[in-house]
Amino acid sequence: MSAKSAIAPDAISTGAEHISTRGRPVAAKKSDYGAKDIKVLEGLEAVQRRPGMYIGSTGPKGLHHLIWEVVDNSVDEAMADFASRIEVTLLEDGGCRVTDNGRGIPVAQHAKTKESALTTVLTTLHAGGKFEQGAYTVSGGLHGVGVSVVNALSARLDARIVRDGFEWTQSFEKGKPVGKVEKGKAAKRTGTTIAFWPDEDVFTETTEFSYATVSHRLREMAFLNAGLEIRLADEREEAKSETFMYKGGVVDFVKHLNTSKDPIHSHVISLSDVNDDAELEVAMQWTSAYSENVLSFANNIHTHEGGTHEEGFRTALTKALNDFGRSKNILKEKDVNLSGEDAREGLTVVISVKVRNPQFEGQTKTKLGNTEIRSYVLKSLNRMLPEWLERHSSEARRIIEKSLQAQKARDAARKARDLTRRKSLLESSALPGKLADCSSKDSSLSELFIVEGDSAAGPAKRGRDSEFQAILPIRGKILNVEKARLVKALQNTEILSLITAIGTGIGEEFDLEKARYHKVALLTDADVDGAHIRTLLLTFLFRHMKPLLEAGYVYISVPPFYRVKIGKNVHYLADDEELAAFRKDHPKAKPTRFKGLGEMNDNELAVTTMDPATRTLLRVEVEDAAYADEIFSILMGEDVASRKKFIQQNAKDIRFLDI
Ligand code: 0RA
Repeated sequence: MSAKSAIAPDAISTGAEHISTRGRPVAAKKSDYGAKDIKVLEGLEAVQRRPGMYIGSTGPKGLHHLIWEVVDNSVDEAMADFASRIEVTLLEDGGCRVTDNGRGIPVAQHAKTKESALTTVLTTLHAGGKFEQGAYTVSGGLHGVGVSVVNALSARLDARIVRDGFEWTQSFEKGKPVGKVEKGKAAKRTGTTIAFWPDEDVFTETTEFSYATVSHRLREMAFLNAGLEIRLADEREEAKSETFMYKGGVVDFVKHLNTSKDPIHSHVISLSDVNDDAELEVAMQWTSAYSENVLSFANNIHTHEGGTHEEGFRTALTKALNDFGRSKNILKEKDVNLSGEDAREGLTVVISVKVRNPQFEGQTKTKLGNTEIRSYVLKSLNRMLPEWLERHSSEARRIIEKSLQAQKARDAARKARDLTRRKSLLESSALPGKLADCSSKDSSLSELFIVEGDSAAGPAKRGRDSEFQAILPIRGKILNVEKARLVKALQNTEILSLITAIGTGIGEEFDLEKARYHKVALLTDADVDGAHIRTLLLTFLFRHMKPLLEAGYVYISVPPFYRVKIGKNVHYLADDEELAAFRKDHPKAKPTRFKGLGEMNDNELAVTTMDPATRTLLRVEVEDAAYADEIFSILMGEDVASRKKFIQQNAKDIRFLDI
């Protein structure tokens, strides 16, 4: 197994510190590509030279970007009301096929270029079918770079168009046409099919699509485009398929996100507005949870870093709740105003805007920058939110009461924190007694191992390189923060020592600059309890130190499952898969299974989990906070039924998780 399996199949994923290459060689066929085509291809060569510029990376993220790019074009066609159905198939031979029932990419010859529009669209940069003014106004960020980019980075691409009464096909290799557009048999209806096989010379890390990743994104797309039907089929090893279609759109999205939560009012609030330049949809519902889950999108792109649409929403929401609370005297004269955080405690909200000229900013280009959208969202919601609250006054009352409780708890937490601060508990000068710190003061080189159980802490302390490796033993199960407010968490000594050792503080006060280690590794037993403790630790980090995760400072240490002695040599094997592979070469191998970290001696523990040259350390990546929130609330929350269901559905991936 990989550490990935024990947490979440997708949202929180882990990337190996050492990346292995497993590209199979491709047999490149000669194409009859002539000099006359060279001019057109200059653009695509730029893509091939620097793929990262166009798709972000050539790792798994960039690989999946190819699918998003093709699907985006079909979704654009659907948003313009010409298509209603999209089918994505992960092909047995590693390719991906996307079909829609839109108008079909035009195939007629262009007057100037004398070439089929289809060829132009697929071989010219930034001609992603968006030459029709008005129809395709929505695209941005890395999205919308065009199908030609997918073509450039695919070993092969087959286009099949149905329009003008016929079927039309054209194939490409590494972006170059293999032949002209072929007119096929007569066909009714219209549509576009693009099948492509990612170039293994480009995607050297992997060319394998992840079903979970694709499924998650397509479901999201279906939620964001009410009524659009998206089907996903996997024809690879374990064939499976799903169809996503949500009549309720973002309202269904919120219901879905709240499946394993406990809503405090029955109606999902649904607000929408449209003007000439923009469109706004908001769906929201408060639950008894202590965390907020704010999800925002601009032109179907998840704006992880927020932006002006989120800002407008937050301002309007805080004002609406305070105004309503005051006017109904739920907020008494002596009460201070609700803060934004108080207002959003337990809130799940999806904010989706569609904007004519989106400006994406921020480190990952997922922050909406359009200033006019802030005032548009603010103005719309300043009108619609008070209206909703007035019309649903008993639900509104419950929401404000929940916010008031949040306010009280936050006050109490602040006092508790001040108290502990006075005792210097949370200050880096007073490190926890259990911490065996490293001697280096350079935090960028320092590593903290959070080790489960005292029996492993001893060997870890002796086996480490004390120059840059620190050990913090954690005893037993730490508090499940999913079921407790912060004030309670701060009474938990294990959590306190964690916070102090890491040094950044938590919540609003979190400061990444103060991190005392740039690697924080969770080292737990390779069994059910270990997986549970790891999930508890990750839940805490996710809820209260999310920027630490986002900065990529959090790692999972993967101790081996098996030890095999062959003569003088000792081999450590990570899991059953590795053991099976090992047995092929050594059929007589007699492995011993480690039951816990405590069974390893100092040297073994050092070699397998601590020594940078030999250990397996997986970085925890929060790819999608929305999905991670879902997973954490399912795994750590109250709803036993959905937890069971989740675990059954993902049994293979989370087999080491405590139920
Ligand atoms: C340009 C013009 C027209 C449609 C498209 C592009 C188009 C592109 C894609 C990409 C995937 N699916 C697509 N479906 C349509 C409109 C041509 C007309 O007026 O009929």
